[in-house]
Amino acid sequence: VKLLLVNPSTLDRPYPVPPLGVCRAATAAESRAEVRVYDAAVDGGEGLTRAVEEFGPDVVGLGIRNVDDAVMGSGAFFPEALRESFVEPIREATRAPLLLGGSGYSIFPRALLDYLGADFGIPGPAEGVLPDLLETLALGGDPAAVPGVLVRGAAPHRKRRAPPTAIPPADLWRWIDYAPYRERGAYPVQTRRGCRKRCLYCTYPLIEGAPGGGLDPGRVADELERVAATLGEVTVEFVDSVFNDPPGRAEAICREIVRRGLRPRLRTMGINPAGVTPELIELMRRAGFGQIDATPDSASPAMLASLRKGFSRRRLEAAARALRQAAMPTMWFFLLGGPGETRETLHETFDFIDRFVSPDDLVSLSGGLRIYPGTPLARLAVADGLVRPGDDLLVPRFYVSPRLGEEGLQDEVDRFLAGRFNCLRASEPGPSPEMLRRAADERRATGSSEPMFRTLLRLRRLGLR
Ligand code: B12
Repeated sequence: VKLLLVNPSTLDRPYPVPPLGVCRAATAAESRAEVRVYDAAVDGGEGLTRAVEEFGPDVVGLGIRNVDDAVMGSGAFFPEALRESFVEPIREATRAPLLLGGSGYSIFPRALLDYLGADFGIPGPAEGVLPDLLETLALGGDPAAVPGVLVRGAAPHRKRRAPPTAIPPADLWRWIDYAPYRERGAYPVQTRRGCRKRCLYCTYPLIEGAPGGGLDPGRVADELERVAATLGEVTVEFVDSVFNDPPGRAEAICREIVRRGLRPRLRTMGINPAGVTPELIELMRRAGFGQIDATPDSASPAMLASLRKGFSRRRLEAAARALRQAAMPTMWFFLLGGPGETRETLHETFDFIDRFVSPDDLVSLSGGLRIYPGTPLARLAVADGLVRPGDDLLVPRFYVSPRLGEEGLQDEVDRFLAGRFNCLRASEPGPSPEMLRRAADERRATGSSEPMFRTLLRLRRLGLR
């Protein structure tokens, strides 16, 4: 069987993201199929038809990572372009069945099958299910009989197949050209699948399934060595839901990196403030982290409880103090307007930013929570009358606390942002090409190795955009 996997994403904000999921699916499939990956980030999608015609696949798999950008008011809805620029050309070039998968797909398995008119889909991890599907197709069997495969128009299986616990390294370079990601992107490494947290709005438990044990630190370090040996100096990003969970895991990985004397450039967005200690920050710095993303969502005690974050304001303050004492550059992310948000709770978060966040650090404020099906937030949104029962939520809907309203939220955020140069809205357009160029020039001239966001913030303070 010949399987062509397609990464349709050319999104380059906040930076281009290599198609880790698609490459992992390719690795999972190669024992049962001849596999090729077409990555639209390389040529903007121009070579798609040629790639299909030349390879002559028996199955085409489309990896859907992003459905939208989860930003209220942006109007982004990617399935439309996906249908026009990928599904239609693929259908014209081949009669092979079209398979869907990916993290975005896994949130809307039924709705996206219908919207795109695809033949079948695999919600969740491809490992395990995809080889079974390929074997069945090779034997001329019925895909609807394969556990974990969803067929358009057919009833879903009761059982979902549990993925194998051992995760083989993706070795992206075997499948794609890394060039489009080298400058601004980061090489993704997943050390552990699943999440033990149950935040009110979050899809990760739906996408990744039950938490696994994860790779042992030696395997993680092996992967970093292999990446460096193959690609040279690239930034590596851990894409785990929460890198520092369970407690002690991140520390052990960092220690192994230090012990081997590796010198990687590392980042991760998955740091839970609850587990931030001076020891963890020191270990992360020694392992190669030049900055940390902190994602508390709120600093209001009531909102931390409402969003089910699992840590207290006091714990958050301790984490912020530790970050500042260690002078670790930090990007802070807040999600405002959740259930129960009022002017008072917003001010608790703003007060935290003023008192605990360094003015050299970046604060990103998101207003409105993207409502995803199957989450507790979706049930609340129905109860609050914000969403019709039965809405599949594929077209983005956002939750804003009825006690505040969208306008009230925008007003408060506007007022807070005025004069605070290090704070911005998540919906703000990214830095212009000129600003990026100017930042790069400045860094070259001064030999500065500070995080890029700090250089950009300084230019922003000078009035550049
Ligand atoms: C890490 C991460 C990031 C990092 C990426 C860093 C990096 N260097 O890669 C950063 C912070 C940069 C980021 C940015 C964004 N992200 Co993000 N991100 C994630 C996260 C947590 C993990 C993704 C990942 O790498 N997983 C590991 C891989 C191995 O798993 P996977 O991709 O799911 O692949 C498996 C399966 O899906 C399946 N599979 C994958 N492809 C295929 C294909 C076929 C044919 C088949 C059968 C199966 C299959 O098999 C794979 C192996 O098991 C997910 C949430 C999540 N838990 O999945 C959100 C997620 C993908 N992100 C999301 C969003 C919205 C964004 C942004 C648009 C946010 C923004 N406004 O900036 C940007 C877009 C960036 C871009 N250019 O594309 C959303 C997408 C949903 C949506 N609303 O569309 C998600 C799902 C989070 C959420 N809200 O639920 N993200």
